[in-house]
Amino acid sequence: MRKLSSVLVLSALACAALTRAEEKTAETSAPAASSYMENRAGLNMNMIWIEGGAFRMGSPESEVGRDKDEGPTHTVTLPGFWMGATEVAQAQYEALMGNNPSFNKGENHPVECVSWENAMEFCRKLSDAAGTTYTLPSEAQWEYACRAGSSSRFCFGDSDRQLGDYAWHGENAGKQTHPVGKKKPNAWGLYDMHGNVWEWCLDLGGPYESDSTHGAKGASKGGSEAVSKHGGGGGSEGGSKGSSAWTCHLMRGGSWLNDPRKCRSAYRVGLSPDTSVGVGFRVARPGVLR
Ligand SMILES: [Ca+2]
Ligand SMILES: [Ca+2]
Repeated sequence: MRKLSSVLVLSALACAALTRAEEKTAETSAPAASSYMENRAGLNMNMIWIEGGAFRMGSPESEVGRDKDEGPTHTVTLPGFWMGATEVAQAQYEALMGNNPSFNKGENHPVECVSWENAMEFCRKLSDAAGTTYTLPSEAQWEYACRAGSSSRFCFGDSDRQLGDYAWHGENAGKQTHPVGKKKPNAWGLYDMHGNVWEWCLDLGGPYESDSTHGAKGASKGGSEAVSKHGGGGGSEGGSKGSSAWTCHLMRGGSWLNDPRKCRSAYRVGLSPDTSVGVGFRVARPGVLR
């Protein structure tokens, strides 16, 4: 009997070992995930893998409603990175920062009235809690992710009328923000890139330079300086700005208060980093597929 039970124990152990080995094989041979939940800080933040690639940044002169600072269009090549599927919600912000500065209150509404410094502090705290680097997306990363392969005014096409399917903006939001992730996502699974709240970008703004001048002048200066100065590491590729970088950071995507024109993929506004009214953010994470 003792012999039988020790055989049983041994075979159970062997079985457990086999299961672990199988699990290990399954882990290493499974395709890499294209999204994950960041819950190490208890935030349940959905992160989407954005495959690297090249795109035309800015808008062509023919684009309806276009501003001069959106050109010239130029090619930017980016390595892959992670991006928050939604804007940071108020409950997520409050869990980490201990306060909620938003004018429009609601735990699943995007946090707003956040300065660039506040957004960076959130990223620092999240990085500490999660043991990996989170930061703001660079302007190039933001536009690349917003476009999701499109070259039209919006991620889905050119029509102001269709914008309401994807965005809370000045004509459909009823003068307030709305819970994140309720409209249609873009082709890469990102929500509210157009509208709801403006979103801070990591780097300083600056005039765009064309492809030809860009290489010759080493024009990544503006972008990479901002990145190294703030330790973000998120966006030095895509340094498409001239050496005369602005002293302000950019916000992108338009908000619940803006007309469709300001919600376009290429629209850009520079603001001093302590500005906060109507501005929120989403996080990005440099790195490789998990
Ligand atoms: Ca937005
Ligand atoms: Ca502009």
